Amino acid sequence: MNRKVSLIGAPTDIGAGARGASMGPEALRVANIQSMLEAHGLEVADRGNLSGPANPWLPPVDGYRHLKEVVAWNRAVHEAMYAELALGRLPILLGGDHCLGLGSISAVARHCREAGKKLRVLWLDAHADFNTSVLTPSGNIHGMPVACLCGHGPQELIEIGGTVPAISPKVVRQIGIRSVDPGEKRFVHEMGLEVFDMRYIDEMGMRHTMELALATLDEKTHLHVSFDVDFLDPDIAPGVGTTVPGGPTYREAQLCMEMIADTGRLASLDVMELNPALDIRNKTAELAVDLIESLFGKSTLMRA
Ligand SMILES: [Mn+2]
Repeated sequence: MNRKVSLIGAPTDIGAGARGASMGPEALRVANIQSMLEAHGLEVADRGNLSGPANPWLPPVDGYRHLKEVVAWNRAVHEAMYAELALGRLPILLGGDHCLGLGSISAVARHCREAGKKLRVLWLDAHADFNTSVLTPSGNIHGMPVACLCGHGPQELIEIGGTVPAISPKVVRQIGIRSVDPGEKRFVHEMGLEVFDMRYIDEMGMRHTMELALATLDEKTHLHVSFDVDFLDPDIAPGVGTTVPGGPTYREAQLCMEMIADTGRLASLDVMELNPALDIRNKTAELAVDLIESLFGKSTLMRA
């Protein structure tokens, strides 16, 4: 795995329905994300925070809230992620709400096209984030990034990576899903998105789920993980704006991260939707850092 890591803060809640994810990057720094990574022998550069428009907190227009500002933030994220990949580094986006997954993953996809790599995206989330302006009940764009990446969304958003669609639904594996809007459900099915929902994890277990989600990776594969902190059960991770009960337990989440680490293919990461305004003494940020530690190879014992 790439040992050179860059941290990029994106302090905004521009696509969210609750305010506060704008404080996520600082909470992850307070939870010592940098020194944790350094303790594992990684070289870490904290690039500081990106800047962008303030959140005007307005109602939706034509099915979208804050579209102009969402575009501006995603452009900034795209350029920053792309620049780190071009330097041969492993970028970690510290969100910020999950609408920024569009800027991040479009940059990763652009890098993969240019470098001749195969892309695999693991989307760890309680939600499919596959809404459109027609299907969405809220207009909050953090519920739309996967649809936008697959070419379904407003032109100025979907074209940020220069190629439309930025990715094929075939490269995505969604894990932990347990809240999908009715129209969104049909659209996920139509587009053939591969979803391991909580029922699947309940029935088959996290081990089997991850074996399938990580199948067919090879040395040419760039593995991107988009980790929405609401993936986790709210009992252990209360600090997010859109909690949904019945998520992975601490042990299931650890196994998920450890099995990703075992592939040795992790090449970029988003840590999204952490909301310190809703957290309890930063415990959700500390949990996120703990899980990221496993994602970067911490294990209890020596394993062959
Ligand atoms: Mn999400």
